[in-house]
Amino acid sequence: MRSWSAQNVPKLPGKSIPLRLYDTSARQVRQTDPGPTARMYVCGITPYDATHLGHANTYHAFDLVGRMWRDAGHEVHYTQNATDVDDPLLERAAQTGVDWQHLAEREIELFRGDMEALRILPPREYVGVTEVVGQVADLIARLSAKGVTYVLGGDVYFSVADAPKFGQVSGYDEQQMTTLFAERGGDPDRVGKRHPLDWLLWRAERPGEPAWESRLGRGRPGWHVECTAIALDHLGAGYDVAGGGSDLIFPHHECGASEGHAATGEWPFAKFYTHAGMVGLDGEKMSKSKGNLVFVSKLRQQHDPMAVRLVLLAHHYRADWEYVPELIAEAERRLARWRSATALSSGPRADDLLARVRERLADDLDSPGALAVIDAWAEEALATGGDPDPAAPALVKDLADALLGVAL
Ligand code: 5CA
Ligand code: ZN
Repeated sequence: MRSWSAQNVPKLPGKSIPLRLYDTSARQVRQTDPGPTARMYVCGITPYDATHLGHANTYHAFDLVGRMWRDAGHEVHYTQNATDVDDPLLERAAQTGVDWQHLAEREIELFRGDMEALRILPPREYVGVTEVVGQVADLIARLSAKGVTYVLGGDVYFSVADAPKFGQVSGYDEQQMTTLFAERGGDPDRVGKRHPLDWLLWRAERPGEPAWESRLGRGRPGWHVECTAIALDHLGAGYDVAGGGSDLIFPHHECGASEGHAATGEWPFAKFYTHAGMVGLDGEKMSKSKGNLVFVSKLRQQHDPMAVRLVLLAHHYRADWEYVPELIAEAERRLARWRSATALSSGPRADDLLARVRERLADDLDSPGALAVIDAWAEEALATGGDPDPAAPALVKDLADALLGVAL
């Protein structure tokens, strides 16, 4: 599918700092160590409703990862999917009387607009699952050839008993896994399964549901395997970062990691599994199924999209937080201060400011820390009226743009 457009990213002077990032599977912060091309896969939307602030928080977190790598001179090979066929999408389409393809196309188009407005750099490949059903079927056939799958009523399952690393990504115990599996699209109670946690790879055609002709017969891919197939096709095993929100730790990334391992023999399938926190509203996780949503498209009509981005930057990406309107008001005040300060013809010296912002972001993306560094500079600039460095305002503008994605 078409991705979205990128803004130019200014090159910054001085020395970059290697990015340290929290790896869920290691349960600690570690230094990322990409080759000349850093490879990242981030799980995309299921396009049955408009992009909410929770989604934006996730894509924003990984946008910062990409920006830090670019600053360190890496090429960034970034791939993202869209789950453009899945039960929730089909259910919403049926409820609202809209054609499911039409619904998906409409919401993906809105998502592109939201991402552009927030200045989130686009993936190199933006892949709809419906575009790659054949490749997903190929991967499932490859897994079957390894003996880790079985067929139940025409559907294909991955047998968890044949996943020796299962549990290593999340670190969850069996009790937690079983609960989350049922809550997040799994079918632990289906009669005939060998183990409750066996997960669906291929769903044979059902009357009234979309289906594709494939080497496995007519049907459609299960959820987890779509991301494994797309990541494998574009990035290859052992890529640097697999990302998403923390609701994807289990079962999605757990199952995907075991699929990748079974297919390629490589472990870990991704070097880092990194997860953004959940954004909530009124005491509950924002989710399309609950309907407690703050839409990015609405917020950016009423406010400068850069203020929306500053709301995200003001929270550490791993934190869970709640949206309240005061946050956008605060972000607008900050944006105004930064714009006034960088509009001056000179400012306080900013050479060590860049090093300090890099330092904060390199430390597991401490964006609130980075904002505090720029806030202090802007306060001083506004208090002193500018002097003594005529190069400072432009440097601050460039670093806000390149590292934080904020256009001043
Ligand atoms: N299509 C799948 C991934 S393959 C999916 O989870 N789609 S989604 O539309 O439900 O979510 C898209 C991304 O936003 C995922 O990375 C998910 O973890 C993240 N996300 C969803 N809800 C929230 C929330 N309330 N706060 C933060 N991130 C969220
Ligand atoms: Zn995914």
